[in-house]
Amino acid sequence: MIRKYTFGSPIPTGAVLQDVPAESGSIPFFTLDREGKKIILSITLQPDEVIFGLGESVRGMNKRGFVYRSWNSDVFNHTESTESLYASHNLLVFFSPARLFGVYLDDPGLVTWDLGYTRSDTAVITSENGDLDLYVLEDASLPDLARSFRRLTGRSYLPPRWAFGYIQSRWGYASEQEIRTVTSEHRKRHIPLDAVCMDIDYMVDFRNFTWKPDAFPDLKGFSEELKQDHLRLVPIIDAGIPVAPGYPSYDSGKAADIFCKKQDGSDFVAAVWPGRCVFPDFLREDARTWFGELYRPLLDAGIEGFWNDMNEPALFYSDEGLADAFARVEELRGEQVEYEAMWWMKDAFNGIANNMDDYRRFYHRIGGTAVRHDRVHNLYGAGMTRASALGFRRYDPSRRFLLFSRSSFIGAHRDGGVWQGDNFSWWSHLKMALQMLPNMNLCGFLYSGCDLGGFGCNVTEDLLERFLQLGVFTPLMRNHSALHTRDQEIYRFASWEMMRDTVGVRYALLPFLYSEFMKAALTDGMYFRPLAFDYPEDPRAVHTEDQLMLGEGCMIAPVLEQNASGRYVYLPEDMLMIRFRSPEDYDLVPLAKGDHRIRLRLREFPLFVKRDHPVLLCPGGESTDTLDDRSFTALCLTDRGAAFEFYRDDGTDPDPRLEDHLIRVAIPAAAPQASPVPGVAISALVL
Ligand code: MIG
Repeated sequence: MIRKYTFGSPIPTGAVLQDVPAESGSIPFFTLDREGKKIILSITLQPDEVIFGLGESVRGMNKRGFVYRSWNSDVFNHTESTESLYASHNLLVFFSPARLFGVYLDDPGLVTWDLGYTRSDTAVITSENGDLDLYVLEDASLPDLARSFRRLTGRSYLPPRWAFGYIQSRWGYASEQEIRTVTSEHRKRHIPLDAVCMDIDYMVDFRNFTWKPDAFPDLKGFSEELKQDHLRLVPIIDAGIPVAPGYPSYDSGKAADIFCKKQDGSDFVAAVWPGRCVFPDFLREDARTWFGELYRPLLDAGIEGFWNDMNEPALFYSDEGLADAFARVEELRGEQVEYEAMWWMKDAFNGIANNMDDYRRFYHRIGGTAVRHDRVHNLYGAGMTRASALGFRRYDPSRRFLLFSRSSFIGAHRDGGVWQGDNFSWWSHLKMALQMLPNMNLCGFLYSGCDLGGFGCNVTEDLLERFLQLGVFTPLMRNHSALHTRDQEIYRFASWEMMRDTVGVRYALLPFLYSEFMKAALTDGMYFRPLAFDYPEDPRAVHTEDQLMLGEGCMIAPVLEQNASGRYVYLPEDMLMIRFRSPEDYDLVPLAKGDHRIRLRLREFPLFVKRDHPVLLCPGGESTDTLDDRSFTALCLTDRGAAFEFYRDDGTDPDPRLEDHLIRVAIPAAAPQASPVPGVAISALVL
């Protein structure tokens, strides 16, 4: 059951597709308070209540015990104290033996989620705007609730199948030659690879939709050359457009008058990579249409995938902000500066980027009226995603394009994937990535992943390997690192063969993982889930924070600590462990429900599978284009045989029907003589 309550005059966000009539009367579960315009919802928590949700945010899968803020932020250097990341996913699900319900705030402004922080037994949700639609969802189970929410907000984005391949990226690749070195080092060593990202250095002066003529003299030819080798280029696009008369994207946007405005009607200007920029008003349909068209030259050059960055929007500084900071500092010139004044002066400049004053300086035009940016801040990235997705659809409605964005809002899950932003080469960020994934899935963002190896700081060999072992299972599997950090491509390391084998396992599993992903996406389900979704009555499972359910029958439990020789894993039921070392080299170990200490040397990582659920391994390969997705080895813990539905399509159809692509597979029972492991059926399948 879904109930809707409207407060004030909400600004349409496009997040919700289903038309739910608004109710009046009291809101179930919550106490409502108002403080000026603010809407404050409070609830007393049950002792064992678990709170899932908030998609991309720091800390545990269970969000209880901290305060979070929905305020899309460019937060290089985030830690577990960071209250806002790049996205606002305003859904919470409360789960305890006493009750199960969800609450969604369709509100594009600042929302604070005090989830047992101020008082450990109370959750308080505060909408700063006070104009919002509030939805309360009730269902019989966690998966049902997730499904209802997806029905409310629409089907998840479908990436092309090649987007499940391994992607190499690094801030700094600046020419054809450099990219050729990356691809040839992979191909030469048989490290599987499907795509290379182009970061901002491919552009002329960081101007969107341009590329350096010397470094990329024939982008179309280059992209064709790579495609011959089953490789694709994925360029970055930033949100800001430089103020540069004569630069076509600026001129056409200026002519159409679609940039965000200050109160006096002039364009709002703030500096980002290209220098002083204006910002398309992505909340306007004409602006989205205009922006979507700008991708055309890159699409014409054969590009089939993009990543959209800096769309919180990130602002380095504005002239106004700069003037304020100078004024603060000027005040102290000639004074005897004591330490307090010195900190104050430092803060004047430290706080200049992504400053709230700047977010209050500009306006969007929504339905003919000017709306100040801070009221709708969290919609900006989603608008950019929508603009791009619509542009691609107009360009070629017959196929899927890869798109992942840094900033997002619920609703954008229909148009693209997301990556988790600027993580660090930290073990704690490996765990954080794992913990974010199921909540992002709950909010609809199925196609996602983190920067494998970590973006900031210097990675170590073992950390990269452990990141890759998580990445084997994340839909987006991209190694990405920042300028001036240690080289992070697999081939830079002495143990590259170990990492090659790990990526090899991804490719052996790829048709199976793709099948699990597509079944989840097309049934409004989740690819990654907290264990509570499958084992709601098992308190151990409900509170497990470092293992995830994957697809219909699998569970992952990666090693998350340095120098570990293994880890403890909790099995909520009997499962088969496949301990991988390479696509061909793995152990099959049936394990009973309960706790296990699993040996996992650096080159080893496990996949667990429920009884009567198979895992399908294909012969592997070096690119998704050349993968044989017909011949499989099925591995299944089963005494009586099992039935399974395998999904396969052409990987490009933008609107596939589930029923048209399901292949029903019968897994025979384990023949005692034929299998080296009692109870495990190993069967060759041709599908
Ligand atoms: O201010 O384009 O999160 O992935 O490499 C930094 C350069 C801008 C931030 C992105 C990161 C990307 C980087 N960008």
